[in-house]
Amino acid sequence: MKFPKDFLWGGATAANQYEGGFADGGKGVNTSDVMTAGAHTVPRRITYINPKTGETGSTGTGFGAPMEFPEGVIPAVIEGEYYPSHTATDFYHHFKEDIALMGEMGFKTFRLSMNWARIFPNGDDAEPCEAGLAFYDEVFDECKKYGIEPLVTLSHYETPIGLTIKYGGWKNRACIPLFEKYARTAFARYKGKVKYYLTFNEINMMSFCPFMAGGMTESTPQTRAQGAHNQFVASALAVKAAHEIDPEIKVGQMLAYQPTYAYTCDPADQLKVMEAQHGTLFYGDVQTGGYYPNYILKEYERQGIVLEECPEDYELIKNYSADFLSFSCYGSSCQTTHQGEAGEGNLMMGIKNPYLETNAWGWATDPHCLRLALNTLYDRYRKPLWIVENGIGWDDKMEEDGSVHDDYRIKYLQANIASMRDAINLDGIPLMGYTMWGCIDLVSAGTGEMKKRYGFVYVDRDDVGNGTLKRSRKDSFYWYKKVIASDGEDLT
Ligand code: BGP
Repeated sequence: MKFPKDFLWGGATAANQYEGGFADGGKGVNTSDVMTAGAHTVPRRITYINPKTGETGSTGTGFGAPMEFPEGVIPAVIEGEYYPSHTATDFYHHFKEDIALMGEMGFKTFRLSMNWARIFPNGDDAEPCEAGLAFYDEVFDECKKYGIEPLVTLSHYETPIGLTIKYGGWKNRACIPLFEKYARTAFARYKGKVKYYLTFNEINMMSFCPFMAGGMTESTPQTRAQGAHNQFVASALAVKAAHEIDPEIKVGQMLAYQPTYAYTCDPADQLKVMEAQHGTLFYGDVQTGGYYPNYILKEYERQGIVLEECPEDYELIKNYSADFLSFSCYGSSCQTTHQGEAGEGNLMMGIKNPYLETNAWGWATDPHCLRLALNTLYDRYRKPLWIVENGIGWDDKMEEDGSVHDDYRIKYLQANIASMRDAINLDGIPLMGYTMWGCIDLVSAGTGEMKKRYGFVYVDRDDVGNGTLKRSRKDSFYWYKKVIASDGEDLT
């Protein structure tokens, strides 16, 4: 029971949570840069200013707390607020050290996102910013030294804020050609250096947090549907561009996926599961399947949603569907119509599943989630798959001697890696790779905290921005190195 020799083992990060370098190299402001830190029970906020009156304020992110932007305000960085993305864990100034650590673990791949506003600071600039392009050149060259294949997300909660202010974000079709231009710039510049790209991180987050996912300050069924549609068309144009520029490039979809269970065997609970799955799989059906499924067209009809579309949109979606499907999966979700009988739960994961343990943030860990997810997605799309996020957030404690004993993380990963190993060996799933989320500690997207750590490497930084940013290997670092060296056979 091994993994294939060419299996892409590695780790994943995102610029908005890891890169920092907020004001370096001519970078513009992106949506994450105006989001404050929250906590498990305290939602993050988006700060804004009224340019006429100078009045400032803040609102929810739409994820946990609703977004309410008063008339005339624009999202902005405000004096006196703390924004975790601005320094994050400072990959910008530590990339050589970090990539060396990845090399030491034996990584075959490293998922990172390009900060769109580093390349096009306002989103719609005539020319790309050379300093931004040069930064990623250096990063990819460093990866090459260690034989690490980059996997690049073009947009991971990093829409340039200029696109929000000028166009209202992704609800506006104006974003489509701007994204295409950005994608083309990356494909041409990094030809021969980067083979794998993803377009939009967790594209289905458009349904929950359209500011993070689409730079939108409105959240109605109509704007969310339009935002998703525009991203589907933009993704198709990116696939088309990549294949024209270099047929070697593969462009994948990135979906947030979790198996969903019914809490009871009441058929009404099964229907609820089906509806929850449709809410996610719709995004896969369009971007990877190449078509709008009937259930969503009917849903749009019922809700009175009418898409602003061009006749060629559907041809593009059909002819340039994603080359592969990547997804994040941290656990499973449990749904019921018997709300009163079931315990509390978590926004994303539904109600509490009594068979599963949860971490301090209420995320249920599920030893079988990956095998179930891989089978469902392969049966439906018949395209290669890639797990690009999986892992467990924990408030790790460093011992006096600098060690971090994260046995809970090793236990979680043992079960999850065994589950995907089964999917490969028992079910014949073509799985391209696995990138553990947050391989080097970084800021949490959901809460903005540092203490929700995922890494094999500890970074000295706290929730309010103190710390030396020093990197230290956790116990899981040595464990993962052994796993990779044994092609996933030795999980002990
Ligand atoms: C996914 C995001 C990541 C990452 C991860 C963990 O939704 O793509 O950006 O952050 O979840 O979530 P969190 O950071 O909220 O713990």
